[in-house]
Amino acid sequence: MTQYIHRPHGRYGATGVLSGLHPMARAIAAAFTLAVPLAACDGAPGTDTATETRPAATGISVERPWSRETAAGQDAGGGFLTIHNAGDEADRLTGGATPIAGDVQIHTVDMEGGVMRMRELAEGLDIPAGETVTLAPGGYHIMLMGLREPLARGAGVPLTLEFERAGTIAVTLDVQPIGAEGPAEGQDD
Ligand SMILES: [Cu+2]
Repeated sequence: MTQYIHRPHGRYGATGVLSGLHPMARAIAAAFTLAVPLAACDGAPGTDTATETRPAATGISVERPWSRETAAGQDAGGGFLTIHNAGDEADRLTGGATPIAGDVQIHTVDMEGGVMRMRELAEGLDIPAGETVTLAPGGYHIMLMGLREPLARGAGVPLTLEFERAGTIAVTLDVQPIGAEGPAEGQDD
């Protein structure tokens, strides 16, 4: 004899507030620390290189692009990096593209009633003239939506960033372990 058990409505929500967030939000919330120490940028700002396709003299440069490995079945992953605008006009990060995800979005993180929630910046992210904007866990980040495969530790994820003025800039996200708070420094491991 088969017995059907009906769980009462109202009990399904008991798994916790975080269950309503998408996987990256849970990952960020789980690993969040307010003070994310990121070393000051040490690259040469504003220098144009032959290896990047972008208009000359826009002043935009991108450093320390990294990501975190994702679990099997996780459908979104984060992208973190530092953007310098050495030019004298504001620019705007408007989006991007990668072969390993269906969509690339720019997100911010808000506190809502004590809970961290991610929100898409549909208008993009302003990069003021002369300033540096850091995308890092717990704050602005790039969201790779609809991952076609998990992000594997040690892999390099090709990502093309789109800027309103500077055009496209190609970077490679260096995939770090799940709990990482920053990219590998190279000399230490
Ligand atoms: Cu996000």
